[in-house]
Amino acid sequence: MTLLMGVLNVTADSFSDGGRYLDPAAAVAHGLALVDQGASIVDVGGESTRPGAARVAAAEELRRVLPVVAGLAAHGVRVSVDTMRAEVAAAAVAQGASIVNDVSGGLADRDMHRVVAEAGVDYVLMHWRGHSDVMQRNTNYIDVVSEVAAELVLQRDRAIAAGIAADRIILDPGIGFAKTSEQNWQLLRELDRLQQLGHRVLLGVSRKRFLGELLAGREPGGRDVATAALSGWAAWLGLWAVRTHEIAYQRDVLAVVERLQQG
Ligand code: PMM
Repeated sequence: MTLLMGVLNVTADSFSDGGRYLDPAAAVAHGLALVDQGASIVDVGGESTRPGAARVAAAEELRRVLPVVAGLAAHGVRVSVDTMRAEVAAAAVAQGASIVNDVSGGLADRDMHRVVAEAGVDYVLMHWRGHSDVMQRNTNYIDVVSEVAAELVLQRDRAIAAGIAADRIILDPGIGFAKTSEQNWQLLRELDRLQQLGHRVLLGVSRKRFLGELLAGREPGGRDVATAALSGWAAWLGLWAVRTHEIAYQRDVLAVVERLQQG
C-alpha cells in the first residue's frame, strides 16, 4: 500500500506552509496531527526549495529542524529529514530521523552519500539540476523522462559506490525542480518508467505551481483535491509513497485505490 509522507516545513517562506511552524512546539503538534490523520512518515525541512528561494545558513537549518525531529521521534513517529546538507542529515539521524530526503540527490553536498552510508538509513534521492535560485533556467531536455531517469541512475550509482545499500535508495522524479509544467505532466504520465529502475519511488506534487496553472491560478490551499487525484494515480501504479501537505483526502483516495485493486 502507498504510504503518506506528511510535509512539515519549519521555514519562514515555503510556498504553502511557510512561517506557520517556526515554533518547535507548534511544529511537533502539527506533525502529530498529520500522523493522527494517517501519515506514516513526517518529513521535516528547515530550508525552502520554492523556485527562486535563497539558501538558509546551516546553523539556522539545524536550529529549526533538530528540536522538531527529536520531539517527533520521542513520540515514536517515523521521521524523515528534508535537507541537502550532510551535516544536517547526520545530526537529524542522531536525533532519531530514519530517512534522509535529499532533494539534490547528493549533488549539493559531496559528503552526503558517505554520511548516509555511515548512518545506514533510507535515502530519498531526488532528481535535481541546481539550487532554487537557478533551477528554472535548467529545463532544457530533449526527452525529459529518459534524461531524468538517466540522471537519477548516475546519482544512484554514485550513492551505491559511496556505500549506501541499493535497497535503502528511494527515487523521486523531482516534480517542479528544473521542470516546466509540461515536463511535469510528461513525467507523471510515465512514472512507470522510473519504477522500472528497481527502487521504491516517492512522488511530491502537493499543491505545486503546475496544479495552480491547471486550475486557473488557484492558490496553494485550494489544490488539495487535484493533489489527491495524483495521489490516486501514484497509488494505482504502486508507488511507495506520496509527500503531501494535506492528509485526510489523500488517505481516502488511497483507501479507494487499494479497495479497487483487491482482486
Ligand atoms: N518537494 C519539495 C520539498 N521537498 N522532497 C521530495 N523528496 N520530493 C519533492 O517533490 C519535494 C521535496 C517542495 O515542496 P514544499 O515547499 O511544499 O515542501
